[in-house]
Amino acid sequence: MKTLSLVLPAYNEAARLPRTFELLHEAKGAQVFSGFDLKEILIIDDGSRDATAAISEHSKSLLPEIRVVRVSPNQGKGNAIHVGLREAQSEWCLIADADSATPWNQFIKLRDACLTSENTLCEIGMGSRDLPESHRAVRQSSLRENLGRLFNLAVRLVTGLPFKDTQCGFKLLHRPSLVRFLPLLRVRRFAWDVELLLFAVKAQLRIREVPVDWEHQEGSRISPLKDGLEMFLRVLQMRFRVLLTRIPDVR
Ligand SMILES: Nc1nc2c(ncn2[C@@H]2O[C@H](COP(=O)(O)OP(=O)(O)O)[C@@H](O)[C@H]2O)c(=O)[nH]1
Ligand SMILES: [Mg+2]
Repeated sequence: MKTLSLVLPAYNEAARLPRTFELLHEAKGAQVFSGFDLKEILIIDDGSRDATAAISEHSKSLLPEIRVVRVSPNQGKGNAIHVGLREAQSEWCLIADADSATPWNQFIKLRDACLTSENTLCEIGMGSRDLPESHRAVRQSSLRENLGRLFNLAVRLVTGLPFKDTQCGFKLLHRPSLVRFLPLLRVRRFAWDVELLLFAVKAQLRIREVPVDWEHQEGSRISPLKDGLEMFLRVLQMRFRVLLTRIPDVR
């Protein structure tokens, strides 16, 4: 059976994690991860100042797969994902947000996009909130939503990546296919997805953008204007860096 690690970056998420753990427990009961051996739920606590780690440890009674990895001081969501991908023990990693904005049953869509029972169809399945069949059950403010679309338009123009939504926090990744370029990833904050996708394209991995359901959750850690501008500058920088970087052949 294929193995699966969940990677949940969590920064000051003590208030939002308990609901997420309940929903994950339900999803396991509903066989959402069937066909996979769910080996671990990695909580990457990146210098939180609240009870994120304690609540996660405590929730092992509900979800014995939980393992808390602490990073200090805070270095950003991208760094937390890189740590999670290095720590993970499984062949497949599902990256998801600590607020369950994408319902767990959407995993089935990523699974079906990435693999049949025998074959790997693609190495990266990326959830998308901006395809015709995507469904936003609870919407963000229109400012957030439009800045998100503007960012994605800028990504398409600057990088040539064809995707409608690079920033959805729900992605299924085939870990062995990433190890060649994992040490080359540098973007520690919010544009980490774009960098990973640029390297994945350069490494000729197969990527599918998959429409998912999404429910905006209050308490976002992202400031659309300030972080959006930083993200855009990062995209410009990384475009050239990735072009100039050679990915080593040896695995
Ligand atoms: N480990 C870690 N996680 C972070 C950091 N910033 C954001 N996250 C996590 O990234 C996920 C998405 O953040 P959220 O604030 O919900 O963003 P939004 O819904 O996309 O606006 C959540 O699980 C956050 O806890 C960080 O600096 N470190
Ligand atoms: Mg969120």
